[in-house]
Amino acid sequence: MRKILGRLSSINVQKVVWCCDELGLDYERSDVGGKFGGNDTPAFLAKNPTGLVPVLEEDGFVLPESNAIVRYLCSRHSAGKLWPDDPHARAQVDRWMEWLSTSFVPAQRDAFWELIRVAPEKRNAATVDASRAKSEKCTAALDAQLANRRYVTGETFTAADIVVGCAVHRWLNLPLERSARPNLERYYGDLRSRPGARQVIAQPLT
Ligand SMILES: N[C@@H](CCC(=O)N[C@@H](CS)C(=O)NCC(=O)O)C(=O)O
Repeated sequence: MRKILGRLSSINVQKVVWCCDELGLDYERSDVGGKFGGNDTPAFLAKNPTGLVPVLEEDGFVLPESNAIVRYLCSRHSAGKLWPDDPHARAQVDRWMEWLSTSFVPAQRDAFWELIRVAPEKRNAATVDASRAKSEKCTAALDAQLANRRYVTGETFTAADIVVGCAVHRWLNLPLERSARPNLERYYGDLRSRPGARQVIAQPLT
């Protein structure tokens, strides 16, 4: 039995849902965190002392942290495809997962928060602008990376595309003006057509 604990509006939960769907794995997901609560109970904190979602449970094995979960699932269930066996290929996948968590998601966080979660009359335009400027640097880099590759690390889809794809979905659906990024838009179109991406792509920003 496989369970995902976490609300689908969370980008970190989306990574795990997309990963399971991509791999064709069965699971039950329960809404935890945000307006649903349930992540401050002793039972949840015993699974993840940080009180954050997602948490994966698989036959008694418990694992929090979205990127760690994606790496685990892909290494266990994709036979070297989404988490390559070759150390060099794997390091490139890992590198883009790190970039996602340490650069792109932090850059877009304030714009997401202000434009989606803050009431219009309380929004801080300067905060949005600063976040947009940082995000534009990230998308320029990603667009350049995608200029001569179908996916982030090459011609095959990997774990990096799941996590980067979740953030690209968020960025391209924020109600703000963006620079044209033709390679990024082509990439997003490609990701959108994947059956594994359906639940995440259908998820409005909330
Ligand atoms: N590094 C963690 C971050 C997890 C995280 O920040 N989760 C947020 C949702 S995106 C959360 O649990 N917030 C509290 C809540 O939803 O109640 C991961 O990648 O899993």
